[in-house]
Amino acid sequence: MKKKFDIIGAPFNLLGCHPSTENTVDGLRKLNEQSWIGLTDWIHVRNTRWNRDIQDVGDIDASPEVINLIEQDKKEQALALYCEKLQARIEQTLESGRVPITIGGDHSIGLGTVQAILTHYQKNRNEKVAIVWVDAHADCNDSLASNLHGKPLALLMDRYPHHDWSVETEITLSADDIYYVAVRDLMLNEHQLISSLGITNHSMQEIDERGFSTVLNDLMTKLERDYDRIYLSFDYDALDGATFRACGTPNVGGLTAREAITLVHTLSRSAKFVGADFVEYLPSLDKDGVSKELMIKLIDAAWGLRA
Ligand SMILES: [Mn+2]
Repeated sequence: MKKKFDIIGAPFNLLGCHPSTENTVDGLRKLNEQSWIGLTDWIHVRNTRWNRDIQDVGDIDASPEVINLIEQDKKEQALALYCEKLQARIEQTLESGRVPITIGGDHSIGLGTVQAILTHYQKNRNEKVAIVWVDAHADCNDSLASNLHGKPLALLMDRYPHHDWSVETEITLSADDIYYVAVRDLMLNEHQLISSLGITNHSMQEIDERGFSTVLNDLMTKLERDYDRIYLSFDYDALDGATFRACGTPNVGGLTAREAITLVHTLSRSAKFVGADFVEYLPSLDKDGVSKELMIKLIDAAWGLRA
């Protein structure tokens, strides 16, 4: 049976390097002078010509309370409150048997997407979930310095010893269940945390030395053997920043467009694939629309298709 998908907008961009109230999901949905395709049109093409069931269920917006907390510099609380709403919407999708594809937003929303998945599968069903984290950065900064979009994995693992942060045991993400791909720009404390916890990182160096398809094959073999479910969190800056610069923190030397599409397509074709989020893409920085075309192809690949 073909999977059915919900597109959930999470245009929450207040905790990254470029805090903004721009609706980054609308930037993907709509046509503009730079792009020949918009996500809304592409969903229509897939539903009508390819007999798919993909619904754009709209956005989870930041409430005035969330904005208020950010203004008071209570950022962790603001994020937790926003993610509560996002998580509830994603769980609703999961309970109806559909697959959630969430579009950010900065990567701080990964707190909500991953906690929804861990609640539904790890806590409620006692299943083993792998989180594939595709990113230039490790996003596990456990210090107070810098922005929260660089800390979702520290928050998820309950390794953020500040401001009374704590996570319920049943939905705490285990370091053993994180699979980094393309991570290359580490802070020293992140490097130490990754080494001490032994988190798997299929780095660009490994991809260069062993070849992309070998690394991807090894990853899939491991995930299919050891896990019940696979979830993908894809940060736009995993892509090669020499070409793809429509984000706050582009980083040269990342994945090519083809590697990224193949990666998403391969993960999504697994029977164990239960959803994805795509974050950090900023349409306002996408001058020629190339990144928008790629983002739509990546989302299409998450539906198991390839244009
Ligand atoms: Mn990230």
